[in-house]
Amino acid sequence: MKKLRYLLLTTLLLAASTAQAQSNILGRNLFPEGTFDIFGESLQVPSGWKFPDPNDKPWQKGFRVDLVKGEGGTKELRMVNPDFGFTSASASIDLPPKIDRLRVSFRVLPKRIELGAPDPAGNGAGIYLRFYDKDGKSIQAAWVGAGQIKSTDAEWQDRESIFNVPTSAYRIGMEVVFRSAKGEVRVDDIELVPVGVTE
Ligand SMILES: [Ca+2]
Repeated sequence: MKKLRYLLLTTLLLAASTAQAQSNILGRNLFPEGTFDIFGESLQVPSGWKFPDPNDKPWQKGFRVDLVKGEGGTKELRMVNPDFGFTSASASIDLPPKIDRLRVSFRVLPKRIELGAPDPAGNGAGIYLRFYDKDGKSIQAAWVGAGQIKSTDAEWQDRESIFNVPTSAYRIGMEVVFRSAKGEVRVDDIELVPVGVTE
């Protein structure tokens, strides 16, 4: 009887701590690297991010992805397309278990943007998300577009979207892209925040 009570108590405690762990995850940003600020003053590519090698084609032609210090005093991701084309930077993180829904948000600043031909994959700036299973296989992809941003909208804009997380998702990849457009965009404060957990 004593043993049973002990078992029951242990089970209850375990359930409570699991629920606690899940609720702790809710609302917490899983991707602090998305501010580009956690590595001090350096403008080097922060760990966790992959930027294209500026010595590779077509990056030699003036296409550029780097970090700059913005007017707000914090670092921002800068993407420059001197002609209609494509620039991107990527990062990925492991997902804590039991996340059911995820909010992805970021800020974007368009500068002198001209949009090219409509692209079914999304025009202008945005973020591709890809969920991967334990074996690294892509199981779902989604696009958070920043909309038809144009040169006249020279102010920071907020974008956010909420996604269901596939149950087999183990890792999430993010690719910030600027495509079918000419000009420059700045991106900052990318956040991944769990807004739902499975029971
Ligand atoms: Ca920043």
